[in-house]
Amino acid sequence: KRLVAALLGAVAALAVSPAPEAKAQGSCTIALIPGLTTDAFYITMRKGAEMAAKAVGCQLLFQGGPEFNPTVQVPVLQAVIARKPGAILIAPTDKQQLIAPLKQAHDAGIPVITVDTFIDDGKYQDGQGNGDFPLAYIATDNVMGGYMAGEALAKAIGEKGKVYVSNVKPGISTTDQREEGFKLAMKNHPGITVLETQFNEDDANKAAAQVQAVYARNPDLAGVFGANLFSAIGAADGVKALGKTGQIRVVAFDAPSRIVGDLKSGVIDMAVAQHPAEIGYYGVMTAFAVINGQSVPPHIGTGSTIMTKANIDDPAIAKFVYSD
Ligand code: T6T
Repeated sequence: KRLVAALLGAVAALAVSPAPEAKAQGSCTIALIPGLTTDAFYITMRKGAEMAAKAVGCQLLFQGGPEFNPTVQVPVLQAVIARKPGAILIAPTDKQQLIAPLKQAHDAGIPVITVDTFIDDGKYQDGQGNGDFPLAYIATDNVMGGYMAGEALAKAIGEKGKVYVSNVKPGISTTDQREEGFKLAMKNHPGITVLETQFNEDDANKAAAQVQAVYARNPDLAGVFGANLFSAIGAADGVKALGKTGQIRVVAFDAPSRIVGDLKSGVIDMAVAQHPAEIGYYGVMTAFAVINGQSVPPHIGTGSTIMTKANIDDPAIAKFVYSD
């Protein structure tokens, strides 16, 4: 009888003492601050992050601004710091302007990890530079992606004619590196002239109007590289509005759902689809490792997938189209 009572007592004790996962949950909040909230790229990143957070029993705090702009992002960051999360994952919207605000998080004891974009030179924990303190940078190889886009455009235009880069604004690590990779590829193609880059402030309408303006000055315009989602869809819309599909070729970074139609209709020749869900997933896993006292690699390179008219119907390729 006494044994039964003791056993029952033990069972009762088990039932009331919190399970270890429950304890982790309370103390484990990981913040994810995207470049902006209404971009299919970051919406998809959030999905991967949510999946990882669920797997490890942490809470994901997704908070961002409506524009890809440091003056909008910094107050969001400050509000997140005030909530004292276990770690901050952030896509900094400027290489320099986010260094000091992120240092505040670091100084408050909150580990900082950057996803998609980096601050400073992107080489963290090497003892060099003001922006050396983030523990890790998780992203696509943007120089390589830009290079591949350049090679694809050169081929599409038959190695000759004028091209330009439609880009967001200077100072963003990702889009700066894509332009760098693109121009590196263009060195292999002496028959191609690279015109001045057009900056669109992440506004697709502006990017579309710029195609028309550049074409008006250069009727031999042969191609455009849209260096991110809004630059690319703007470039495609500009070419369509001019009625020059097939004559002005477009290569793109990013894969919003409309990329499928744009590839099939031939207005875009190829797109470098990033793997944003993978970035979000590994971002949360890295943050979880840090919160639990583990060391982490300072750089994690995630994948990308080349999409063309020829492969977009393959489910293994199409699964990388972003979520809306
Ligand atoms: O291309 C992505 C992202 O990688 C870049 O840093 C900013 O623009 C996007 O979010 C697409 O709009």
